[in-house]
Amino acid sequence: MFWQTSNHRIDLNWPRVMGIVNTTPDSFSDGGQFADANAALDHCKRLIDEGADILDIGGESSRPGAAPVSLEQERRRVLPVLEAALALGRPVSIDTTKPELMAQALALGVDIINDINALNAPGAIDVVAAHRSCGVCLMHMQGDPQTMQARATYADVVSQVLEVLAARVETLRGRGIAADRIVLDPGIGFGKTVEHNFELLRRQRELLDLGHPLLAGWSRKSSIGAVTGREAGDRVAGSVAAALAAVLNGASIVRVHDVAATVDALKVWRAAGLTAAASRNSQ
Ligand code: HH2
Repeated sequence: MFWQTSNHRIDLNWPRVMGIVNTTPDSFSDGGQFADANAALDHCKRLIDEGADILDIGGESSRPGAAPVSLEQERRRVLPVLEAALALGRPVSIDTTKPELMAQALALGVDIINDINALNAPGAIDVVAAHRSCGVCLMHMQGDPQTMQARATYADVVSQVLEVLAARVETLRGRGIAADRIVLDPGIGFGKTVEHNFELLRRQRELLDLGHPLLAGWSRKSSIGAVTGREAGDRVAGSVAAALAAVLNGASIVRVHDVAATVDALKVWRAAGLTAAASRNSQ
């Protein structure tokens, strides 16, 4: 299985690590650390040295209750970092919900649009459909970051996430976006309780029925804190365990802050003879 992107065809027969670069002052675990473009670029280089396969660059925090950021501000934060990161030669994704920024990022040569809003903003699908081959990650979210944790209710979280993602895939496919450009994400922590998140992890394999690779983002999230009792900066071990569990249950890409630790864990995984493809086929 491959993920077709603007400049790369990413081989997903081995689990891939997407390293997080937040150019925000207010992200929940690393806010303010990489808000300066030079610091963000140094961080990109470090993540590549540590073994990141993809760099995911974002300029708006989506933590519950985060303040929205204007287009102009988000542009100022991410465009210089995207441009410099692209020169490093690895696939680069932009984490945004804004179609205007998606279009500008693609014009710079960005590989992947990672949208927590699954291209639901007016015009977002048009931007992706107009591009010949960029990749896209469609994430499930109930509500929006301002309100999503207030009323997280599902009759069956897994089948509801599956239904919503299936409908989005159908819409994108109807717009001529090739299947191998699309990756799906259950959206850990986005309008979900701790129990919902772990149910999605336990039953993640059911989402493979959609026929698309899965991306999982557990890194340092509050569900890891709920289980370990640790603050965001001390959740590395818990996050690595969740990333491995996600890969065991069929995820092809893990989105993480702690690239070195995750890459080490996956190397041990590989030494044990396990692969994402093999785990996808096993029950
Ligand atoms: N999680 C966050 C942001 N973007 N994208 C995808 N595809 N999947 C995720 O789970 C996901 C995401 C939130 O985490 P982070 O970027 O660390 O924090 P913040 O939103 O506060 O910047």
